[in-house]
Amino acid sequence: MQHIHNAWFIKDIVKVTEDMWLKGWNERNGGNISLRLTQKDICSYENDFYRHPRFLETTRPFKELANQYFLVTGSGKFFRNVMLDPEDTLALIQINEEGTGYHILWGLHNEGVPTSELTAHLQSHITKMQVTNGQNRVIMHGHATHLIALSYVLELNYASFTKQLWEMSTECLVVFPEGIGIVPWMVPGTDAIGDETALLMKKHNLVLWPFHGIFGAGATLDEAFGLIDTAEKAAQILVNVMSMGGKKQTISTNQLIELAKRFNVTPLAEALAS
Ligand code: 2HA
Ligand code: ZN
Repeated sequence: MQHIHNAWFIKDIVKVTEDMWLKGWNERNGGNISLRLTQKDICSYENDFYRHPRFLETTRPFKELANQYFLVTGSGKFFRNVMLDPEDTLALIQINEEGTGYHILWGLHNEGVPTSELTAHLQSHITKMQVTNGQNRVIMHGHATHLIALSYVLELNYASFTKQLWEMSTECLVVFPEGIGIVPWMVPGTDAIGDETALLMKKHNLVLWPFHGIFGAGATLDEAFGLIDTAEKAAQILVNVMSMGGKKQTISTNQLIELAKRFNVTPLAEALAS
C-alpha cells in the first residue's frame, strides 16, 4: 500500500493549485477544483481512509453521481496552502448510493467542509459526463484577472465575447472552438448559479461568471488549467490592446475559418457570425 500523498491525483492537484496561485487567479480562498476519480484510482489508498467517515448531505439529490468519487478543494482553504497541507485543504469524497450526500473518505482533517461551489461542480460533472461520454473529469474555478476585467467593458454576449478572445491569438480558436458561455451575474455558492453553469457546460468548456471569475472543464487537470490559461492570456492581450488605444487590425473571420479547417475543429457558429 502506497501513501495517498504519493498518489498521482494528490501530486497533480498540489501542482495545479500552486500554479493557479502563482498565476494570481486564486487570492485568499478564491477558487475551487473537483476531480472525478474511479475505484481504480483510489483502491491502493484505502488504508489511508477514515474508519468512520463523516457524512454530509448535499443541498439537493445527485442521483446521477451515485457512488462516484471526487477529490475537491475545501471551503475557506487557500490554494497557496494546499502544497503545505493537502490533508487539511483537500477532501476525497464519495457520493452515497441514493445521491443525497457524501462521505469524506480522506482529508479536511480539521473538520472542514468541501467548497461552497460544490453544487456548481457536481451539476457540471453530471452534464459533462453525459456530453463527453465520461471523458471529462475536471471542473476548475478561479478568479482569472483579465477575464474578470473584460466582463466590465465587453458586452456580456457569449458570441461576441468569444470572437474577441479568438482574435487575440491564433491558438485560441483551436483551444476553445466551442467558445465561452456567460451566466448573468448571480449570487455565488447557490444551486441557481450551479444550474446555470451546468446548462452552459453542455455546449462550452469555459463559463464566465461576470465580475467574479471563470469555470473551466477538461479531461485532466492539465487540460482544464491549460484552457483557462489560454483564455486568460487572450483576455490579457485584449486588455493591453484596449489600453493602447484599441485594435488597428485583427485576424479576419475568413482567417478564423481557415484556421478551423486546418486544425479540424468546429468553431462556435454564433461567434463566427458576430
Ligand atoms: O471562495 O471562489 O466562488 C471560493 C470561491 C467562490
Ligand atoms: Zn469564486
